[in-house]
Amino acid sequence: MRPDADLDDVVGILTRDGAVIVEELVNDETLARLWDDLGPALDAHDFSGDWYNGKRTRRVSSLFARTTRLTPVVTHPLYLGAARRIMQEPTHMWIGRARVEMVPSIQISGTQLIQIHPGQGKQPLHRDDALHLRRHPGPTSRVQLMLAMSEFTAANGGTMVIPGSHHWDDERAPRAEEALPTEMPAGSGLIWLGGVYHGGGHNAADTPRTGLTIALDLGNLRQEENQYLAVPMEAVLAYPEEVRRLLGYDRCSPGLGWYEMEDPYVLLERAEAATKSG
Ligand SMILES: O=C(O)CCC(=O)C(=O)O
Repeated sequence: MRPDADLDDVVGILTRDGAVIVEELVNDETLARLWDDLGPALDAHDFSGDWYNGKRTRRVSSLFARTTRLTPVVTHPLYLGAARRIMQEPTHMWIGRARVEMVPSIQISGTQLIQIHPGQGKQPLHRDDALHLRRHPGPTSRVQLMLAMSEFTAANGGTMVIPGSHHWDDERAPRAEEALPTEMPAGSGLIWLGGVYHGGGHNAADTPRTGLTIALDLGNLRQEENQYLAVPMEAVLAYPEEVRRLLGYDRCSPGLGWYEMEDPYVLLERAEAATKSG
C-alpha cells in the first residue's frame, strides 16, 4: 500500500489477510537518523546465542530509550490508525444500574532492532500474541510493525508470514511451506496482527538484514518488554504526549494503571513543571 492509502483499505486487508506492507513508511532522513542513533548499539551487541532468537542474529531492545526519533514510526497514521481501529473496540459494563460505555487504551509492548546475519536459519513460525496465553481465533490484542531498516528480500531473511493464519484455531500447527517472505525496500513497513504466524527468514545472502519492530498491545495486558524499566522518565519526556501515553503513562478504562489513584500522566506533567521551575 502507498503511505497515503485509505485507512479503511488497510484495516480491511489486515482483517482479511492479517498482514500488509506500507511503502515509504518513513523518509530517507528519518531512516538515516535512526541508523545514527541505533546502529552503534547493534554493532556493540553480540549474537543472541539461542535457537529461538537466533545464533547469527543481533538484537537490541529499549529502543525508546536509545533514540528520540521514533514518533513518525509509531504514530504513522496507517500503523497507529489501524492499531487503534482494530483494538480499541468500544465496550460497556454495568456499574450498578448505570450502563457505562468505555474504550480500552493501547500501549507499546515490545521494541527491538533485529539484524539477521548471513547463515542465520529460519526462526520457528509463531504467533506473538501467544505470549499472553490467549486462545484463537478471537479479537486482536496486538498489532505489530516491522520497519525495514535495510532491504528485505526472500534471500536475506525477509520476515516469513502465513497470510490469513490469524483465523486459525489453536489446533492447527504452521508449516514452513505455507509462509511467504516479506520483500520490501528500506523505509517500508510490514504491519501484522498478533495472531498471524510469522518468523525471521533464512539469510542466504552475503549482507545482514535489519528490521525495527514495535508491538502495540491492548492496554489491559502485561507489556512484553517492561517499558517502565526500559525507558527512563527523561527519555519518555523527550516524546510528545501521544507517544508518552503509548509508553504506559496512561490509564486503561475502567481503571488500570493508576498512580496515587490518578492518571499516571500527571507524573510527567509534574516532572516537566519541576524542570521549568527549577
Ligand atoms: O526478524 C523477523 O523478521 C521476525 C522476528 C520475530 O518474529 C521474532 O523475533 O519474534
